[in-house]
Amino acid sequence: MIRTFRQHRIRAVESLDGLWDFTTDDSGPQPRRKPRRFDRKILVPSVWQRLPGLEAYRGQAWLRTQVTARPDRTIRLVFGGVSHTGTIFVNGKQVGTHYDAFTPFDVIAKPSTSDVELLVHVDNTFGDHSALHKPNDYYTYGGITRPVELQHVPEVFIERVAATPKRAGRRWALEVSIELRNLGQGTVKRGVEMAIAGDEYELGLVTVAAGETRIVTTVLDNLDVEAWQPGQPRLYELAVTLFDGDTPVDDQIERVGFRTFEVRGHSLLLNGRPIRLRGYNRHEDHSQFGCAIPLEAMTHDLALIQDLGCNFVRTSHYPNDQRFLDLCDELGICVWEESHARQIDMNHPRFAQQIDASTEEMLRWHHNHPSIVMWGILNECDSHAPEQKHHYARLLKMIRRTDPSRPRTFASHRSMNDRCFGLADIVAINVYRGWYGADVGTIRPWIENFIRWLDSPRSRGGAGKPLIISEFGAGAIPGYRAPHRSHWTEEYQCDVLDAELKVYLHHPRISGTAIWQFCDVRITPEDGWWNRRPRTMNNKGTVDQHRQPKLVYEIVKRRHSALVRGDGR
Ligand code: ADA
Repeated sequence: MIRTFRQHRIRAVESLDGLWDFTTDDSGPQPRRKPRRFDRKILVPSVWQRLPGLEAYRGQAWLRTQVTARPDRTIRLVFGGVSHTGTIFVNGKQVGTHYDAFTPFDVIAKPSTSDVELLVHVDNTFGDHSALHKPNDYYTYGGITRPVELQHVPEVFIERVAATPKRAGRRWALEVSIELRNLGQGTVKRGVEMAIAGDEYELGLVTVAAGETRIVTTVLDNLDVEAWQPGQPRLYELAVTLFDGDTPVDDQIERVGFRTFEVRGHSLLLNGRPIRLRGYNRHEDHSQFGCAIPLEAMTHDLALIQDLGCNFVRTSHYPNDQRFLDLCDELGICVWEESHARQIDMNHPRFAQQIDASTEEMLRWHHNHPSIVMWGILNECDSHAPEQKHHYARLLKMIRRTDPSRPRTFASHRSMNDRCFGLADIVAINVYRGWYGADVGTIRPWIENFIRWLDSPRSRGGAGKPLIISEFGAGAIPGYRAPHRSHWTEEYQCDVLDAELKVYLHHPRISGTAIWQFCDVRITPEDGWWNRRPRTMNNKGTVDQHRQPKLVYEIVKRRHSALVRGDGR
């Protein structure tokens, strides 16, 4: 299942999750000759690093399955994620290709046979073809790493439904945009109806020309619905149905949470009331599953995150599996989602094209999640460099143009050298006092000094904006316990995080905190810089890669619950 809820009652949909044929391929990043034989099976979704002998394989592979098409229908394949480049062949014909492991994509095909071979070439190599996936402080796995869905769609089908809640006094309104795509040769008329919260709405007949995508927009007013918020994550199904005459021929179901999230002065407001975000950065990585984390393990992660007293998760550093976002919708957890970037080379030949695509796809596929309260970009990139500022401006304008309903931010490690805070709605900084140099005694004086700078003209437009400490923490090797409390001991990680939380959680000028990081993660061992990390892992997790808690777990839980209680102990 690609989502945690059923998106279609009329459209015929089937999951393609299960065992596929698999073989590696050493013919280079671009698919060349098709495989003559497949020597093993692989689960979809999964990472090929889970196959014995391929634990460190960086290269290409082919995955194959058989599907059945329907004579009067076109097949639409929806991939939750392929890491990191997937090229799709239907009956030997290339029907699409997609770069970036972390955004969904779809391909359309009209095979001439009912028995159809679906072949996917996957590449997870680094180089001039890849600006976003590179040797980094996380691992780029290989495989079809998120669920795949086969849909049988009519000639004219519902390609997308976007819903944006708006406050209207004590009631709510809902802006709805419906995209109808006509794959046929002729202009057709279709009836459109919607239903939400027990009411039904007729949008009348819509004309869609051959080969066209027609966008129908409307506003549903005066909705008698309950708000979405932590503690009361009320969700409503929005069902859109397409009619050919009186016959329903297609449908799309989305889920809506009625909430607003905005900036007012230093504060973040959820449904008009100040909220203080407290939580974690979470990579999609797990000792048993790599980045292809199954629903049960996602649910366990979120149970731990809630047990730790959090109301917030940052999807560091890329768009997450939609099922994880669905769970955050259902559990009432606020999310900072960001397009795929961690300290990437902004001069890489493919940088602009690939980061724009990652951002556009994130906005297009993830718009309806009420849990996503802000959009982020370009983690720790060159926001200090005048010649790179136009990338920040372009991406932040893209977000504002596409989705004006959510504030925008980026996590900076450039502190008082940053030149882009004036472009964002929320200022976010990554600070590691007590870990990368300086001792824990400098945590408070440093942040006080930064805030003075931020609220002065020297910050070039950051003054008065909400401030989130988007990363802070320390490493600890699981099980390394010692009374000398030096670097890498679990005791030292406790000392650093306790000192940071004591300052950051209660500072009146700080609106949010995200600890780095939830769990220990695998990093790229092929790289001379990253493989100096112990265990070739990033060890700053509050839990290890198996989700075993470290000593610091109880420190975080106590500090967060003290904040919730309202005292500073
Ligand atoms: C940076 C980066 C994180 C992680 C962290 C660390 O802040 O944004 O991805 O690499 O450093 O652990 O050093």
